[in-house]
Amino acid sequence: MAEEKEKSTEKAKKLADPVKASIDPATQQMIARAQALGVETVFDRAEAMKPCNIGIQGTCCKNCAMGPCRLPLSKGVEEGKDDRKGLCGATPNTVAARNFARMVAAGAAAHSDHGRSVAEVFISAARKETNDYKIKDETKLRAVAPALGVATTVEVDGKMVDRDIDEIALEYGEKAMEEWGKPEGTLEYLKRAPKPLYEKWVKNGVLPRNIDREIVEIMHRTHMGVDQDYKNIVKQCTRAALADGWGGSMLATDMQDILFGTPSPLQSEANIGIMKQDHVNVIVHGHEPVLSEMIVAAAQSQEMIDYAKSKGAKGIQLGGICCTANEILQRHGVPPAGNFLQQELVIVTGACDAMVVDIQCVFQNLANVAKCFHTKLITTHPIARMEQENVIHIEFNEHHAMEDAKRILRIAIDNFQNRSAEVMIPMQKATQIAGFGVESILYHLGGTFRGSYYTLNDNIINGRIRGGAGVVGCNNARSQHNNECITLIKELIKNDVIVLTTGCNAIACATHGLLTPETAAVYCGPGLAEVCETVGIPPVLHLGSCVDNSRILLALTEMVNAGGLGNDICDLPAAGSAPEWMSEKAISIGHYFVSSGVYTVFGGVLQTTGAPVFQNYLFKEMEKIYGGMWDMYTDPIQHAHAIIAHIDKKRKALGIDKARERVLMDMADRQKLEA
Ligand code: BF8
Repeated sequence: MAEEKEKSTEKAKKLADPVKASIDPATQQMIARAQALGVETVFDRAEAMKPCNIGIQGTCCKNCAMGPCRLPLSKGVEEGKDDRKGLCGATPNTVAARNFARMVAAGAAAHSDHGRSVAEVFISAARKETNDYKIKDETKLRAVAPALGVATTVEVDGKMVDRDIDEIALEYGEKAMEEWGKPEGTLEYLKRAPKPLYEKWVKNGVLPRNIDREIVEIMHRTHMGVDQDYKNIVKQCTRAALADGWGGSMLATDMQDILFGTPSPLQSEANIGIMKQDHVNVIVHGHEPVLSEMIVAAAQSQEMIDYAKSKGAKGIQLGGICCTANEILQRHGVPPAGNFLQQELVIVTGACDAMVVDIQCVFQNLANVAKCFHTKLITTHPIARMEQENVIHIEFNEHHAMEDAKRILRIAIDNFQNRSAEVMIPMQKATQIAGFGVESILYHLGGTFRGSYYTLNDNIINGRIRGGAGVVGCNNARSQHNNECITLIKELIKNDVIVLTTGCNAIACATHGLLTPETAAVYCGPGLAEVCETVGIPPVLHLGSCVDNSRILLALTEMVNAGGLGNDICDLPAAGSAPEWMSEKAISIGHYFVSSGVYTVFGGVLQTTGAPVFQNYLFKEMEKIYGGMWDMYTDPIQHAHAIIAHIDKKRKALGIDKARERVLMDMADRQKLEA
């Protein structure tokens, strides 16, 4: 008995091996430090607790109180006899499809509810109810307003002249807000998609009616005893996911650009090493730039800098985690201190004077880690609070945004002198170029002369660039931190595939030095290296946060419109990928990419394997409907080669496969000459 107890304590104490846990030396160092101090992190918890073998297959149903009903794969199923069913008779297909649909609903809700908050602030700014937010990018507002049916010109004395910008802003904001709950019609932004794709959506009856309704309908259909046809459930997944990608997320991106400025390329740094021992370190974490924009402005104010100096600090160092990091990076150059799995570790430095969180991807364990140091953990959003007593809640309000931001900063500054543990900030930080977007790619790769993506297309047609991949998403403690992302992307760029990235994957790329133009000569194949060197861009372009995946949809649309690569997104030599995905948002993103015609590969495990027929529908049958389909590879090299094979298949269908052979021959000839 005593022996057993001892064994179980030993088991509970099993710690992660820092080197196996991450490929980043700064992360390894902080995991080791946490362990030395007895501070538990996600890496140790992942050692102590393994995933449920039934849940991971997607076939555990807990939608009513007769269950949970567990329908794992068994030997009989493998032999072709599948008689698994829940108490109500629900088949594995129904159970897995319902679980999948609820992930889409949660993901679409998270992105879209974020978009709604931005719309509220946008309307306040347009009505001039707040002094803290203004319409910053009038050009972008004028460019996107027509997509919501808002006129940008008006007739005066028989002549068309520019309409007043405040009028446009208010009408745009109000029309945007209607997209969440309008009683009739379908989402306006869907018409921004290539026409053949839009027609496919019409033909299949999947145009989202409004954003909220499609999410609610998933919850209804997946209630006990409602939709029991996996194909019909997937159809509703498509509506809700499109309402995210071409609705809530796209509106959020546009309104954020209009309010805070459309990103353009800038230089910054990344990783925990951006924190400074002699500065007040404030880490902002979450997803909404509405608050973090104010914190950036407040931190740059002389008043706050002087206050920090009065407390013995040399200044204020801001840093970000997760997508808030990406938002303030791309518009202000504020460096990310880390991605999803590094959130606890910035506190472990002992130098984090305050961590300010808003919504999504925030570990509840931050409060426990903060308790071991002097760090003030501040929640700011009414829908995202924490039960632990050491957490301070300061509810942020757009009507007194700057005041709130200064109050938060004062708490951080006052805390500078309370550092209790020895400060240990890893040295590692990398330089990065970030801040790309649909508009800046146009500028860099299209040129103002042509005003289109034709130069990019041209380089794909002539074979220098093999194709493009959107590699996005999270980290997942079930795989080595950053390894899948970086291994996959290095393999893609080595094979001349240009990469667009967002989210925590983008922070991984920055951390490992893939976001500089110089990277091209080191890691790229000859064709992509030549293009990157000529135009001075990195081979991996950072497009922002996860709602900014909508930028990838629009970049693909621009490529279709520029010509020469088919008529629809599914014709392009392009693919999507989320190598270390973990969140429900990633499932919604994956599904809107697939439903927009993109071959989309996820790393790790998709929770569909317990229902092979349903999985086959996602992985094969969906291609016949929308031109895109899901796929899954655990090994990042196989994952990369699945994408490359898809790109080559599309090149062949377009009749441009020979061009690449010529490019390769040119290289060989050149090498022979050099020899
Ligand atoms: O929305 S990539 S871990 S932070 S979910 Fe979360 Fe995943 Fe990071 Fe941004 Ni996106």
